[in-house]
Amino acid sequence: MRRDEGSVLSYITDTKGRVRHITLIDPDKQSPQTASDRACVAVEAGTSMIFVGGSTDTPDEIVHATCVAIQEGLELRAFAASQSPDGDELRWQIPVVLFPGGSHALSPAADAITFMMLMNSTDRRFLVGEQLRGAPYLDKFGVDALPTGYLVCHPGGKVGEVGSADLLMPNDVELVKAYSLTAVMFGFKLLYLEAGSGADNQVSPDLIKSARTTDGLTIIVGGGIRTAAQAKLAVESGADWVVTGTLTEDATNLNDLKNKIAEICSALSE
Ligand code: 1GP
Repeated sequence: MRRDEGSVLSYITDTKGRVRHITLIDPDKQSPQTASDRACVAVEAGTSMIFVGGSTDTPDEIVHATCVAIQEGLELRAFAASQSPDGDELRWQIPVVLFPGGSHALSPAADAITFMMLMNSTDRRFLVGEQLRGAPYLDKFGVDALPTGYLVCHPGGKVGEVGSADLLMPNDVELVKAYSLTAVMFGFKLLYLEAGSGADNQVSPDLIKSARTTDGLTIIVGGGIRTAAQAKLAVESGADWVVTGTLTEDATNLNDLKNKIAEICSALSE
């Protein structure tokens, strides 16, 4: 957590010209302890934020246990760093943010939530319905809601199907421009361009460039990014944050994970 340094929203939007990396951890895909170990290794390799979520049907208890384990892991590392002359305590004080598939996947142990409108969904549930159900819990938990426009782009994967997305095609540059203007007019601060978890193709650079021309949005790009070259392409097109998820699940062990994330993170700062 980094509350003492200001809100999670300002941590995300105050980019200082850097592009940063998010590790997405799907609580459905490993035990809470493994999730915590993976998150800590990711931070060591250069990740600046942890997202928890992804699957559409993970129960609250699993999401919560995963958030608690990750927070404890990061706190222990922050404490260890504070005790060492060369330790960088701040590096470990990063937000753990819910990236929910719906109103069921919430936890008071998170620092914030991407409170999203799936803007190109044709289903009211993903435009406002799930949000309506989740809002009273978030209010009670005191978890910061990050106003986020979420756009699912081709190929879209499972989130495209489940979210009934009218997928943005690689040449829909005018449409993505209109969506990004709409996002600003709604007061959204973040715009997440998503190709779908495990996608064969990342979000089209043209779509990212088009969204980038709208002022006032911090742009998050994810889906199908596994290599440094793909991350670089997203950066050159205008992403402020690059998300990887499947890469973490596919890593053969923690050392492999560390190397893969370090490669992506170094491509972001080139
Ligand atoms: C999915 O954008 C994220 O919501 C990450 O996608 O799993 O393909 O990295 P990957």
